[in-house]
Amino acid sequence: MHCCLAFEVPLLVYEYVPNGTLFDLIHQSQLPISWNMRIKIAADIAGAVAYLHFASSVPIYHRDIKSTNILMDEKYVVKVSDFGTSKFVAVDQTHLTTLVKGTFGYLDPEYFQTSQYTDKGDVYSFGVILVELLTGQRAISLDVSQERNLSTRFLACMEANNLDAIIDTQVSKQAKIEEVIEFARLAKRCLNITGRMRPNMKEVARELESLSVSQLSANVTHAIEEANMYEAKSVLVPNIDYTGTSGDSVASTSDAHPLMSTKF
Ligand SMILES: *[C@@H]1O[C@H](CO)[C@@H](O)[C@H](O)[C@H]1NC(C)=O
Ligand SMILES: *[C@@H]1O[C@H](CO)[C@@H](O)[C@H](O)[C@H]1NC(C)=O
Ligand SMILES: CC(=O)N[C@H]1CO[C@H](CO)[C@@H](O)[C@@H]1O
Repeated sequence: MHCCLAFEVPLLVYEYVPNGTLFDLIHQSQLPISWNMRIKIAADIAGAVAYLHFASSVPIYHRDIKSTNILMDEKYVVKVSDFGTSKFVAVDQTHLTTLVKGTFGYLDPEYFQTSQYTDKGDVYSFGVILVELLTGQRAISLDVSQERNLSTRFLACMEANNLDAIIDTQVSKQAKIEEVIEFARLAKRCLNITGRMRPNMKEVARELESLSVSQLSANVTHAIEEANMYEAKSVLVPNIDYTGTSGDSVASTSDAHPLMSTKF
């Protein structure tokens, strides 16, 4: 990851090489995404977000994780972008009380109620991305005749033991059922209504990494494709400059983004 730690404030190196977003790849591209690739992409995003939360001396919560903020390059290397709403968090401060920001469909319901943002808000949003990867469906359905929140529909299927009803046919064709279940269970844990009950991003990244590795070793036919993908590393791409101060409290990026994005 290209991220330099200068003093207390991480300086994220600007590198802008997008080749569409994860949203485009899942919802707008004609190319089917293989199950391998979905797991790899999920593991990469989780690694990048875990890095934000844990690797720097000042934790950073992204606060607007969604598939349109995940940039892909031509090798499907993931770049987590748009730190417009993110916050540096002082080391001893794990709760932030602010106006509710984020994007519907990805917004942690607990945060929506309490206005207290913790790292688990990012975990929730990431859980929605996992469900997008699993189902090939949008976070908010365009079809108004059904429950529009993907997370709600997904959890209902999990509850009814009816995952088949919602997973992408491409996934059911390629994936082993145990892998799908493991992936889905992880998504479900990320979407737990109670933030405290969700795994942290480091745990999520570790589980996806091990799913990715076990899948890799089991699947020799995709060895070459995978080898290519593993060459490159994920990087973090802010779309704004950070001039945050290393003060003892939250350094906010004042010139940043709309309070409530309504883009899906
Ligand atoms: C579903 O989405 C709407 C609009 O984004 C939101 O207000 C509502 O709380 C969500 N419902 C659930 C159960 O997540
Ligand atoms: C949330 O997580 C706890 C602990 O794992 C679990 O007991 C509970 O059933 C979960 N809630 C939901 C709605 O999944
Ligand atoms: C998703 C996306 O935009 N993919 C493009 C990435 O770049 C290659 C080569 O320029 C295009 O062919 C893809 O369509």
